[in-house]
Amino acid sequence: MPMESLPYKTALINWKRWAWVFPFAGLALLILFVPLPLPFHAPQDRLLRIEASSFQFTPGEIQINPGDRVTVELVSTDVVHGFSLDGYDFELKADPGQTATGTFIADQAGVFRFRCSVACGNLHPFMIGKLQVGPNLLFVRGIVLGLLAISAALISLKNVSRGTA
Ligand SMILES: [Cu+2]
Repeated sequence: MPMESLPYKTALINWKRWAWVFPFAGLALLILFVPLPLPFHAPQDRLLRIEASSFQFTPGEIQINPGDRVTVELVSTDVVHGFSLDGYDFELKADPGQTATGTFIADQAGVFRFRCSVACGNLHPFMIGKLQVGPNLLFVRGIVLGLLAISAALISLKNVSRGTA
């Protein structure tokens, strides 16, 4: 056997040893980027009563479904506060002790911040809440990716114990 063929053979063995990684990498990319079908929910009328006080919204995290008709009741418990929803053209302003009401259709899925839009004090810039329209896909993708990583680690360990890695 000519000596030149040895490095080539070694490379081939290396390639085979790591071949299982490629389907895993492909799967991981798929999990990250495949557009998941949104589960269908019949649009609902939602009434969200949100208390604004220096310097927070209560509740600060809200989940609704795409297509919902959302009525926000913004209640200010102390000074004048605003409610401005990123990604949507929706804004409210509530006077002290008063309630401001407005309605919008949740026609964009995703995660949107809502912020106070009235300078209400020194921590005003941190008066931020989170509105999630639709399911938490990042969370689902994260879990599946975690399971994939665990099985890849197990395969890798198995290869090590067999002395092939
Ligand atoms: Cu404010």
